[in-house]
Amino acid sequence: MRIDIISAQPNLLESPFNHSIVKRAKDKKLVEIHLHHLKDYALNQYGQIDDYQYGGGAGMVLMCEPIAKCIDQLLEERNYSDIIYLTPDGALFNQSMANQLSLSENIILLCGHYKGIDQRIRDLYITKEISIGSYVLSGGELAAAIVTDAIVRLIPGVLGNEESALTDSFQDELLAPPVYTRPAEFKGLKVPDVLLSGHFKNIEEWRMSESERLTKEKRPDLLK
Ligand code: 6GU
Repeated sequence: MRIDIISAQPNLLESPFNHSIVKRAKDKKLVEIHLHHLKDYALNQYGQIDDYQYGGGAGMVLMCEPIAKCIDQLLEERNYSDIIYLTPDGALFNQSMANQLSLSENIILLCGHYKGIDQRIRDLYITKEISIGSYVLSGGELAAAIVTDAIVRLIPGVLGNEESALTDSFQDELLAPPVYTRPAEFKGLKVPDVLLSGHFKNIEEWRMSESERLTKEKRPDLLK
């Protein structure tokens, strides 16, 4: 899979992809992540990529030309199954969207900044709009990092068996059960007996009932 990320602040995106599971996925050549700096596609020698909005009002808007130039160049090189704009007014990102996107060959993530991007880029190029929650971030970069992480860990071969995504929270619309490691007792709190019993069927049943209990308690909205 190849992910191209277009941004006015690509330095915000360097660290998240150079550690842990995403780094390992890149090292194993299971994903390529390419960052594109909008300034490299600027209109003029001053590096202009944004301008005042028509009609007046506070905040700059990312201009059409630099974004279009960058996307057109990528489209000349390969096909993309989606060109995704990260924006607070997009569809709320969830695990099922991550599952779907992890099956893509190539995707483009476009990060908004300031007041956003010229509407015509959305009309002409964007195939999906994603938000990561009901709050406003300064730009789409942190959202792009989150979406990328959620997708990359689902690519077959990225996680080992022992960390399989199949047991994650949300993978079956339920929250994950509690987990414990050594010691068996900490500050008077004991690990539930069933986990020490070695009885796999009972352990599975306990985990399922804990998942259901926690989901009912914390996220009843997941139990349609
Ligand atoms: Cl994708 N972008 C911005 N700027 N703010 C957000 C968001 C995205 N998702 C939630 N808030």
